[in-house]
Amino acid sequence: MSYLPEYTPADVTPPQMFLNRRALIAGAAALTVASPARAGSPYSTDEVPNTFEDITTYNNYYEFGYDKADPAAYAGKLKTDPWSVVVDGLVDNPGTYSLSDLIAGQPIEERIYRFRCVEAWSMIVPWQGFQLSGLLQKLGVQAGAKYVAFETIVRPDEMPGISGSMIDWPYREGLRLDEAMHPLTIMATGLYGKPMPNQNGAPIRLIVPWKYGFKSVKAIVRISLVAEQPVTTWNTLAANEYGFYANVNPEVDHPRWSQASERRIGGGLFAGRIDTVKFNGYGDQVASLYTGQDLTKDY
Ligand SMILES: Nc1nc2c(c(=O)[nH]1)N[C@H]1C(S)=C(S)[C@@H](COP(=O)(O)O)O[C@H]1N2
Ligand SMILES: [Mo]
Repeated sequence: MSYLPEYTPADVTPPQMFLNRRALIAGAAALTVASPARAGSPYSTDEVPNTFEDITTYNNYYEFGYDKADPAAYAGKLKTDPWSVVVDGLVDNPGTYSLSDLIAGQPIEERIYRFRCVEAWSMIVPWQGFQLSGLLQKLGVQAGAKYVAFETIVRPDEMPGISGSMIDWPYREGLRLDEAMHPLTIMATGLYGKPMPNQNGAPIRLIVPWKYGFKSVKAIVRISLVAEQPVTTWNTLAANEYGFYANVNPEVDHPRWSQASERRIGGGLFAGRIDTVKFNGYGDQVASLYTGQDLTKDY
């Protein structure tokens, strides 16, 4: 395994952050009072988003390399226009869609979500996107479809991490159909009101906020409605470390590190470790999807 966890137990809050914290909290409180109330999605968190810089310079995107800085350095080369997406499998309207045809009619809205990587770091991200459920309705899911599978583009000439990696490209992910239809599950096309930066998965990626970040596949070029649980990249590489479900769960540790807490990226108010919450805090909305399942087995 070449997979190196970003988090190590030695990773602790720098002392100056503790010293600054009180002043920062006071400043943030003043800011909250000063800013007018803004109508947002009921699905959004009211936690303060990470900076654009945090979100776009600390990335996982192995097609561009293993280092957190590699996607920002190299993903600019990926040509994201024109873009097409193949839709196939158990669907009424299969075909190769241009991106604009694919997303036509889907209402784009802001969703501010917690984002929790399996490596035990997290961020708050203001995505723009639309519910995957709306797209699936438009595509016409046929009886017998039980899962949705996704694939990322493979362009070795534009993606320096493709060669010399042990991943069997394309990067693949999948969801059970009820997870895919859940209103929290979005296809994201932007963040911070801007088109999706390449390093974050332009032009279109999945976001499933109650699952570990590796489920949120980037630069999607294929969506397949299938009957059987699809093969997925990290599960294939190490099934005992990365389950198909990958629901955020502080009660199930990764074999090589604890999942009980996480390091919130960014300084100031968020510096330091916070407790990880089951389903990344979205349990009220999604726990019922897993009634009757043993999540220590279906991890
Ligand atoms: N195609 C592709 N999608 C991917 C990955 C990747 O390496 N390749 N990394 C995943 C992981 S492990 C995480 S944590 C998130 C990171 O998303 P971000 O860079 O926007 O924070 O993307 C996920 N989607
Ligand atoms: Mo991740």
